[in-house]
Amino acid sequence: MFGKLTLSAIPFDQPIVMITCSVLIVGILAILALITYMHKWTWLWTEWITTVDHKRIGIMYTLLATVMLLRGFSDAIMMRSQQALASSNAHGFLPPEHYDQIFSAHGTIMIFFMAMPFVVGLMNFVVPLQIGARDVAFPVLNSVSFWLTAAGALLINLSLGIGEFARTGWLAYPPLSELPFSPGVGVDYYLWSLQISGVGTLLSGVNLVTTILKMRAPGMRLSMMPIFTWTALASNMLIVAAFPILTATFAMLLLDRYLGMHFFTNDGGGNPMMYINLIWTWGHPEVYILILPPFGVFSEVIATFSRKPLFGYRSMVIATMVITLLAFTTWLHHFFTMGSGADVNGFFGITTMVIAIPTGVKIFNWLFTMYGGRVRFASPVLWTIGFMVTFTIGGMTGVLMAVPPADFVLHNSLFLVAHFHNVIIGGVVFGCFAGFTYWFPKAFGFRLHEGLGKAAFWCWFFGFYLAFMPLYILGFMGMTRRMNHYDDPAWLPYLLFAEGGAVLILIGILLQVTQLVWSIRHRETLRGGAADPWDGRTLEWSTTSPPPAYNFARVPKVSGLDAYWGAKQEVRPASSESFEAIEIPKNSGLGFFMSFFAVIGGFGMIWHIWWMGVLAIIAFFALIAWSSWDENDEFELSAAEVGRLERTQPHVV
Ligand code: HEM
Ligand SMILES: [Cu+2]
Repeated sequence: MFGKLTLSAIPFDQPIVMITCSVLIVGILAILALITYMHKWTWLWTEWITTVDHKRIGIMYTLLATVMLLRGFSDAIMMRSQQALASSNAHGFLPPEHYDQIFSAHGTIMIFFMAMPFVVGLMNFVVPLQIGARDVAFPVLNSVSFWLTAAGALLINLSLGIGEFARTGWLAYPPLSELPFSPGVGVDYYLWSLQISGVGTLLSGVNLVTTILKMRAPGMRLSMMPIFTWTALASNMLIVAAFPILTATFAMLLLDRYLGMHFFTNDGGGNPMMYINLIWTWGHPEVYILILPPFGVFSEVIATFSRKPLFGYRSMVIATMVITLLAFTTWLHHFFTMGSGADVNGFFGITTMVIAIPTGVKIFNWLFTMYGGRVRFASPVLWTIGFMVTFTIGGMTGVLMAVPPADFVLHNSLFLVAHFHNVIIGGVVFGCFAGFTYWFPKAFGFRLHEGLGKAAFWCWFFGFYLAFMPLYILGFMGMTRRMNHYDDPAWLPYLLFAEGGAVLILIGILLQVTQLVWSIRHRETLRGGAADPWDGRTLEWSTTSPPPAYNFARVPKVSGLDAYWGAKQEVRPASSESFEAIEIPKNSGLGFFMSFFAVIGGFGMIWHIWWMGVLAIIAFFALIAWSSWDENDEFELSAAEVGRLERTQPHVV
């Protein structure tokens, strides 16, 4: 009846897990009680859960990402503490089988449920506003995408309290992830949650590509799109091209595990290296899916705060597109040690290094934009400069490892761990925070507290260097990654420094939480000029903060780059145009219910509760079929109503 699920699946014997779970359950119950007490259920349902408004969906993605950042960071600090405590005769507080789950969960959650939702959330919120559109191309699909991502996140977090998580690392390489070597439910949690959220990501990619290609305001040619929109286009094209590979690869591993097939097994004709090739043909483009939109954020921030048009717009676009193409030519640098021979390794080493060229072009463009500008050092600019310094270092250590003989030494060592955190924290995370601070006033109508934001930046910045520079050295000293215990006492001091860095980052995170709470409580004092607080250049700043459901009462007409900046320079007679009626998509519960069945279905399949899995999957598809008959999905806001709404600006949530 309940498949493999018994009471013993709950780890009563692990105090850390039990305490965490109890705190979480109490927290969730408290939130639910609060919502009930404040009579907010209807509000939650109509304004958020069933919304198809791209801005709200973007905000929910970002919220999901920040919650997952806390989860992923808790894992990180546990690992850092374990390694600081587990030298020579000491064994720390985490047994090996638990430690292995932690690094796997940390990597998986940080990439798929922190970085991805953050980036997708920013794109969702900003892109339609930047191109002067009223929403994305397929608003209901957008809600479905979000809810599938949330379903994956819920499922992966269930593994904390019910059963276990994979011990296979964040990419679940076979043969370790095959049934004989990982008989538990951990790998199944991994596979089902990533399958579900991966489909969501793919759909959102299709949606945003269509939006950018088809829904731009009249007059906005491709060559007039803001750089963030360009990088979003590139990133979403990569999603559309790469995510089906991930889905297919995981599907094959699922077939191996559930039906005894032999795609990736060692025997029976399978080939584990096939998995590793496939997963990295998704995986390398994935790093560009993550980093390109932050490049766009930095471009917007630099131009706005230097009060100059971006230097080299055209070369920026070309560099972005070159990176997009090259993204698919480098995957083999993740396994030079596979033994494909000097020629193949040499080829992939060179393609990898070539990517440094368009990236370098971008760095110089940013520098030249700042050069001669009157730069205001607001917190988004601090994140940007912090990025330029840090990312360049990370890029260089990447080029170093692209030399195959060097990689033979550094492969699987902490040098690699330092490298990818160097680019991912210094690039993606800093970019997300820059974008978050920059567009927060657009989303909510008030700014974030600057002082706290700057303090948080400095903690993250120095914390990063303290936490990860020692790992480069440890890599050279021969310390491999994923170690629960080590015997060489010479490593300990470096790991203590790294622990200190993680604590500094923790302080940064706490400052960010404080900043958010403080700013919400004092929002009235932070409202000044929130429609356009930074003297922006692009269209999102031309509407109110927060924008109305339809974004723009009158669709903007565009005739050049930096559309809003241009418009601000002209003195125009007060507009006497009248308003037009606007079609608005209706709320839809489809995404939420699909997500509900996805969680039940995934859970059933993970635990081999076949009736539950199969029924939920049937319900899932029946729901899609049923809702595709629904033609009545829009309502009209009459011209008079639009006029009334516009006169009662600003809109405040
Ligand atoms: C915020 C501070 C962070 C700290 C202190 C931290 C720390 C760590 C540590 C200690 C490991 C294990 C290293 C080892 O193998 O010995 C690790 C692995 C990893 N981290 Fe982080 N991390 C942080 C942020 C991030 C972020 C933001 C991401 C991605 C967006 C990320 C992605 C990963 C991945 C993919 C792995 C590899 C997991 C595996 O071995 O399968 N980390 N991190
Ligand atoms: Cu790569």
